[in-house]
Amino acid sequence: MLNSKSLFFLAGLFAVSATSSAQVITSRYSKLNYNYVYGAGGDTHTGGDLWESFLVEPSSTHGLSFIDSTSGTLPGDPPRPYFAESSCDLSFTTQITGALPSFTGLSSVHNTQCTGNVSGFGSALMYSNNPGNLTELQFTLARPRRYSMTGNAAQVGGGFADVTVRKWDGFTWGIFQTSLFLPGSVGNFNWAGTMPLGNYKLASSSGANAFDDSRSAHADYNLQILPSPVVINGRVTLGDYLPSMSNETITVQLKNNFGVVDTITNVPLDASGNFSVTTALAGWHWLRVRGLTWVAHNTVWYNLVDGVNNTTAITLMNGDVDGSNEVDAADIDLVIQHFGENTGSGPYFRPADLDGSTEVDASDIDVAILNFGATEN
Ligand SMILES: [Ca+2]
Ligand SMILES: [Ca+2]
Repeated sequence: MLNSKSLFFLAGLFAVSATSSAQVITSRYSKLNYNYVYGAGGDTHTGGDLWESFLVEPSSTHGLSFIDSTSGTLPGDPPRPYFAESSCDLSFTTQITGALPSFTGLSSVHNTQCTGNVSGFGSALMYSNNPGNLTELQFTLARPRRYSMTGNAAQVGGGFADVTVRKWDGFTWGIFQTSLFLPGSVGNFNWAGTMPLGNYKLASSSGANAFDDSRSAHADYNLQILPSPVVINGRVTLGDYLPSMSNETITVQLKNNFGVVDTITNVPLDASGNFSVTTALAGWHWLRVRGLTWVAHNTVWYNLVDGVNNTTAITLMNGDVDGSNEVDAADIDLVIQHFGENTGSGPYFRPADLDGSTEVDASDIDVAILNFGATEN
């Protein structure tokens, strides 16, 4: 549930994230809530409080507490004395490490204590579970990331604690990791691995409902985004290109039988066409490599390992002005359409200058004809 303020914030955040970020917090929801009933007979008191925040901020700490009591004697023979006191103490701290559009860590601590203290004919209830103490952070990973996540879920007397990471699978928020699978749903957890790219929802909460007794719950976690340890070195030759290849960048994608699992854009080349990228993904993949006007090339399979992986040099075919991954008549049409444009003055449509000579001229038509019919392999 997003209010207009958070949507406004999101719009700004996405504008920043489009170019720079691998992992972005997209929303935050925090809630503290309790309700109480205490007393006896006609001297019964009810009430509660609710605090919410949608603000995405580096650090957030908040608490709610309540205590009140009543006592007296109910009429009767013999008279029936009573005392009833409801109290609660709710608090949380949530922290985002690193810049909001490219965070490197998330942590949260939640504590909930609820007590109903009674004697005689009094009763005291304190509800703070539905959940009563929650932070939910949603984030997007533009690329897969290695992570470690430690934490603890605990309760005393009958509380509820939960730390759950969910991933959007296109239909539902499937469970990625959860403390609910611990024995008795409590204890320490220590998770690590690779988070695929996608949208995540990380919820942490503690809650308790006390009925003439005392109950508490605690939940905390510390999520760290780790450096990507898989280094892929490669070399491309940009076919039919005159300037230094260090003027160009390429896009490198990792693919497997499930499709594209990682995309690295703006990969720089040196003058010899050497490049190096890092990824969180090990195991069997192939590379799909594309340049501005160079048809995508799919390599052989590589079994990527943590550390340095050297791949075989490849040559990319030039001539794909419109990025369709095929060199055809439409590309020649575009060269003709921009014929004569150059870097000196006026418009200059760089993709039509296939050979990078700084001018769209006959040699660019030659490049498209030479490679006519080239398609993504
Ligand atoms: Ca094309
Ligand atoms: Ca040219």
